[in-house]
Amino acid sequence: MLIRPLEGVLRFASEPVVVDLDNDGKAEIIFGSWTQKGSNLVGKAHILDMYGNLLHEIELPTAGDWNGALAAPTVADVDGDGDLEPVVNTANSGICVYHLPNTNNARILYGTGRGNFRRTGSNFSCALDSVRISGVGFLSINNAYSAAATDQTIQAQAQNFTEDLNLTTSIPVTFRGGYDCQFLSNTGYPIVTGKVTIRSGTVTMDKIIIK
Ligand SMILES: [Ca+2]
Ligand SMILES: [Ca+2]
Repeated sequence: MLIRPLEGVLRFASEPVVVDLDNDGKAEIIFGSWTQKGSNLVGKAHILDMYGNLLHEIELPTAGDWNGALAAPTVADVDGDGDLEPVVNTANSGICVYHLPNTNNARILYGTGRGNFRRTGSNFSCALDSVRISGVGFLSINNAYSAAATDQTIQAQAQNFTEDLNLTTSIPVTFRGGYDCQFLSNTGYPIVTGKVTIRSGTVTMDKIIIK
């Protein structure tokens, strides 16, 4: 709960996400808030430094007499420009996406509610999903392959994947495996347990073990 005596109402905080936005080794904390019913105030999106000092906050859109963000935000590069956006689910004005300038070198430490898109609350050091394309996470290699555009690179962490790979579209893509949790280097190997079907397209494979 956020207590701000001057506001005169109760303000509640969502779960946080944790990102080192400027990659200076000190994590920033991002969360949403909502105010008590009947307050006629809107919630906000907040960014604090690691000591709890306010760095930035913005009011959510006004929608009726009340609005708020009850769920944890998700931080990702949703428009592919290299900078991150916090994606905030609001009570009365849908999904709000905010731009965070100069965050192309940010380190996402805990990028969404319960730490990962599977909501397992585990894998603290691997906050991102284990497969991604241009910073966008996917739940499986197949999901990423289905979403890949021509000549895009699918990156996979050095983890175990149990799935049949159906690489059957006509577009050329590159697969690069073995990444660490932050996708900074690929010195390991993903292990895929399943069948691989390749048809018509070209898939350039770099580092993958098929069982
Ligand atoms: Ca920082
Ligand atoms: Ca972006």
